[in-house]
Amino acid sequence: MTRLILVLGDQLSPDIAALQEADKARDVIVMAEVAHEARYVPHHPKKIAFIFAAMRKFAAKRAADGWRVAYTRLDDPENSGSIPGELLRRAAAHDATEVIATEPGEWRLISALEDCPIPVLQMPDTRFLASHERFETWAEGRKQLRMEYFYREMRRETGYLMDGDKPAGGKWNFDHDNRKPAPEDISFEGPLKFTPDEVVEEVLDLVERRFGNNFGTLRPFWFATDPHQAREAMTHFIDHALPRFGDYQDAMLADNRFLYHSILSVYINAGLLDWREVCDAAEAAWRAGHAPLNAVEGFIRQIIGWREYMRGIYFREGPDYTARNALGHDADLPDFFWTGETDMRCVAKAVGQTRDEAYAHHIQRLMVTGNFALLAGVAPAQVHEWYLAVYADAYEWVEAPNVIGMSQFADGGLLGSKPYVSSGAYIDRMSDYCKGCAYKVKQKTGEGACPFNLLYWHFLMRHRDRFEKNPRVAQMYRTFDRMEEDRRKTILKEGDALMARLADGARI
Ligand code: FAD
Ligand code: DLZ
Ligand code: SF4
Repeated sequence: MTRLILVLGDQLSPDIAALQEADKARDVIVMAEVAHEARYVPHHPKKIAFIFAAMRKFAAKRAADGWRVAYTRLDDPENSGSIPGELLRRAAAHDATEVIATEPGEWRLISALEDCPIPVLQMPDTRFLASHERFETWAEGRKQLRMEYFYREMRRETGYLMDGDKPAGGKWNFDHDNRKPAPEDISFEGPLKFTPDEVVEEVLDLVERRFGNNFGTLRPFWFATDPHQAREAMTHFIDHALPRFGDYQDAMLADNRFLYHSILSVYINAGLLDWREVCDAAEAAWRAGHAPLNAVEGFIRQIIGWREYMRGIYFREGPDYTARNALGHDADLPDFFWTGETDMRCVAKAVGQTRDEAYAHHIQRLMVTGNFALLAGVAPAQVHEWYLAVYADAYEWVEAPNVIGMSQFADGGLLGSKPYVSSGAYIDRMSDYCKGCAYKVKQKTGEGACPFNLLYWHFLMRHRDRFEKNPRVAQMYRTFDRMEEDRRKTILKEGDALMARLADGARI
C-alpha cells in the first residue's frame, strides 16, 4: 500500500526522519506550498520566497533521485490551502491510507496533523542534538533551568572543544572576552550572496504577486536556496568572519547589518545545513589555528547550547507557552515596528534592516526591539507574532522561547534569571546609533531625553514587587532610591507621559 511521506518547508534535509522510513518503490513524497502556512502570520516576503524556492529545489532533487513526488505549488488550481487538505487530496489520488511525517516545530501543526482524518505517524525530528527525552532527563528535578549547565553536558556529549573531560582553555565559557563595543571598521564584507536563478526568479514573481503587501522588501533576494549554496555560505563565514565573531558578537553598527555574524540560522533551521557540519567546521578552524578559542567557543555555544536549549524549553513547556504574560503587559505593538517611522535611531535602523533583509542579529533583536517592547509593556503575544513574521529564520520552536522567554520575561523567569532591559547607556556603549539620533542618550529627563532612559525606570518601578529582590536587578532599585525625590517624581511623571503618547500612537 502506498504511504504519503510529508516533508514540510523547514524539513529540507535529505535524511529527515520521515524519508528514512520511506520506501522509494511504493511511497510518495508530499510537499505543498499552502496559503494557510504562508498566512497564519504575515511572513516577510523574503522568508516565504526562501522557503518556497528551497522546497522546489528539494523536491526536484528527490524526483531526480527516483522518488515519486507530489508537489503542490501555491497557485495550483487544485490547491486546498492547508497541509491536512493536501494530504487528503493526495491520499485520494494515490490510494494511500497512511502518512509518515516528521514532527513539526510548531504545536499548531502538530495538532493539525493529529486531527487529520487519515492517520499520520509523526516521527521524532532527529536533526537535533537533544531529543525531547534527553532534554527531559536533564531538566527533571532541577529547581532552576539554566542554559549554561545544559550546554556543559552537550559539550561533554559531543566532545567539542574538550581536552579529555576538561573544557579546552580551562573554561567552559569565554563570554567575558566577547563583549567588545562596535569597532571603527569591519573587515568582513558580509554573507555570501547568491544571484537568483530561474527557479528563484519564478518564486519571486509569485511572492511579489501574492504577498507584495506584507511588511518586508523582496528584492534584492540573495539567500542560498540549496544545500550546496548553504555550504558555500558556511565556508565563507568560517574563512572570513569566525575569527572575530566572538569579539564583536554584541556590537551594533548603523551602517553594517551583519558585522561578524554567520547568517546561517535561516539555512540550519530549514534543513539546508546540519548543525554538526557547522560546528565541525568551526572546531576545525580553531584546531588549525585559524580562529581563536573565544570565537569558536562562543559560536559553538550558540548552536549546541542556546539553540538546543530553546527547543527543549519549547517542547517541555507545551502549547500554552506563547500565551504566557507573567508581567501582565497589554499595550499594543507600536506601529513603528511595521513602518520604521520613529525618531529613535536604534529602533529605526533595526526595523529598517529587518524590513530589507528579514534579518537582524541577536543583540538588535534582544536589546533594541525586544528591549523597547518590554520597557513599553507591549502584550507578549503581539511581540511574538511580530518576530515570527519578520525573520527568515523564525519558526515557533526557536522564536517563541527567545521572545516569550528570553526577551519579554513573559514566562516569569523560567528561561532567564533577569529581564533583558536597559537604558540608552547600553545601546550607546555597544553601538554607534546614538551619535546620529534625534534624542540625547545622556539626557535622562526633559525635552530630547532618550525614551529608553525614561522607560527603563518606568519599567523597574512598575514591577518593583517582582524584581526588587532579584540579586541581578536589586542594585538598580538602590540607585533609583538614592536620587532626590523631585528627580524621581520627574522621571516617573515623564515616563507616564511617554507611555500615554505611545498608547495614543503619537510619533516618538
Ligand atoms: P550567529 O550570531 O552567527 O550565531 C550562530 C548560530 O547560533 C545561529 O545561526 C543560530 O543557529 C544559533 N543561535 C544563536 N543564538 C541563538 C538563540 N538565542 N537561540 C537559538 N539559536 C541561536 N533565532 C532563530 O533561529 N530563529 C528565531 O526566530 C529567533 N528569534 C529570536 C528572537 C529574539 C527576540 C531574540 C533575542 C533572538 C532570536 N533568535 C532567533 C536567536 C538569534 O538572534 C538568531 O539565531 C541569530 O540572530 C541568527 O543570526 P546568525 O545566524 O547570524 O547568528
Ligand atoms: C513558514 C512556512 C511557510 C511560509 N510556508 C510553508 C508552506 O507553504 N508549506 C510548508 O510545508 N511549510 C511552510 N512553512 C513552514 C511551516 O509553516 C511551519 O512553520 C514549520 O513547518 C514548523 O516547523
Ligand atoms: Fe536609541 Fe536612545 Fe541612542 Fe537614540 S539616544 S539611538 S533612542 S538609545
